[in-house]
Amino acid sequence: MTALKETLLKKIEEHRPRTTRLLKEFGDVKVSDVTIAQAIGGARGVRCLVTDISYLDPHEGIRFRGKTIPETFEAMPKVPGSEYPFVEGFWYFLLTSEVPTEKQTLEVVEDFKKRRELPKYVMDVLRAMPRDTHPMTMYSAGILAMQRESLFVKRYNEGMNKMEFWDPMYEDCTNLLAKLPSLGAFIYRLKFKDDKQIAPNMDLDWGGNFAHQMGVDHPYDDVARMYFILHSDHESGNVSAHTTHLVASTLSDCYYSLSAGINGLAGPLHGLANQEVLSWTMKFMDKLGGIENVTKEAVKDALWETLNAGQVVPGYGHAVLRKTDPRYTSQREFCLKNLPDYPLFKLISMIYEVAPGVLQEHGKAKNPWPNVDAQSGVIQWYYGVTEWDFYTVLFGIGRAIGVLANITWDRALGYAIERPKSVTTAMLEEAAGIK
Ligand code: CMX
Repeated sequence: MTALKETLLKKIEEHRPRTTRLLKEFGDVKVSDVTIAQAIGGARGVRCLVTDISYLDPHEGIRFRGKTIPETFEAMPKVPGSEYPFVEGFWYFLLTSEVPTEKQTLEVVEDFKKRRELPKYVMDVLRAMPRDTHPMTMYSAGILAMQRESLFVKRYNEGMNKMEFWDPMYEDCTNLLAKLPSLGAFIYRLKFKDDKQIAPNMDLDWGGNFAHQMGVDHPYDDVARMYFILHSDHESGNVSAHTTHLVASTLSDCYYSLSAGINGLAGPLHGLANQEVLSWTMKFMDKLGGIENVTKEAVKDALWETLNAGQVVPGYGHAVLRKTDPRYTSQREFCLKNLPDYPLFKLISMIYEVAPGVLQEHGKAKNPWPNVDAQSGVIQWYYGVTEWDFYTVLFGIGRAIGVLANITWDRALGYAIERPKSVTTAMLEEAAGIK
């Protein structure tokens, strides 16, 4: 057994009695009330999910296993010659809450390499799809196509004790995660590089090999590592995490579950917003006849035009956050260090200066500050990945790290099938005393 799996089992065994005790002895203790606005309005703020892998504070932003983003980057073992950590070590950390040693990290790196190869039939499935299919559709289909590989299903059909569910779930999740960078890069080169594919390099780590298979030089490997870690987890209520968890709660395997979560990520109010930010910015620049003609006044007018047309400003606002997203800040710091004079970065910064004021004046959005998606596209653009409809696939590769760690723990702790209760409009009217 690897050090990761051994530590995970130890952590699971230590954790189980806590969940059991809470359920058995304190099951009736209230953690949330539900208002009519919450029932109609997307269950915003209703506390009815449990995860220990990350927590999102409205003002501070995300913490992974108790660590802020800078603390996480600081603590994890770094790839030699690189400023960012091994994503494999971060996977170890999310699963176990322990910062791995270099040796433990390298063991995961080697384990991932063994599981990396993308089955040929997945490539055949993707090649059979029309080339104008959206990359997110291909990504979701590629994941789903691999469902036949599931060890969880095999073991379940043989008759498996529920205390063992976590084991094949962990194996499935690791097998799938190891393949995702190759799947993403395959889709990129299939759609945008005439299907001229680059073979994986077995000397490289997960993030480094992604950059290699994309065909983009250093420091894109570091961009990839940073990006994947930043996008990994955002507690459990966001649509991609919640959907993955929901589907897995039926004991569907991780292929079905992640594919479903990715379909949720593909919506413009969620992950697709990073594509929308770039397309919004480019349309606006084209209209002005070039970046040199952009002024704060012009940005303000464009924002109002969008709002007056009844549309959302992509990359701004959040269901939980009430301050600038630290994932935005982290990427902004990367830009300030690596591309401070890049015109598109300057424009994105100008939007950051103007948009919060406009959104406040508009008076609807509870959070006028930028989220992660407002800043990610410009980095990709700078390094030559300008095909913005690919950007959400990048998000989807990163998001897999968090949601797959979560569903492994879901099975370890025996979380129940999800089944919230619905009511009718008449019942709400009755509760409101108007009927
Ligand atoms: N531009 C214009 N209006 C906005 C807005 C924005 N960026 N953000 C919120 N609003 C509006 C909402 O549409 C809503 O309007 P109605 O009352 O007419 O329905 C009102 O403000 C209140 O919404 P809210 O409570 O502040 O925000 P929600 O929790 O309902 O939604 C989110 C959160 C992210 C969907 C929303 O802020 C939004 O649409 N943002 C733009 C899209 C985006 O960037 N999404 C990416 C989020 C991060 C991610 O998941 O990747």
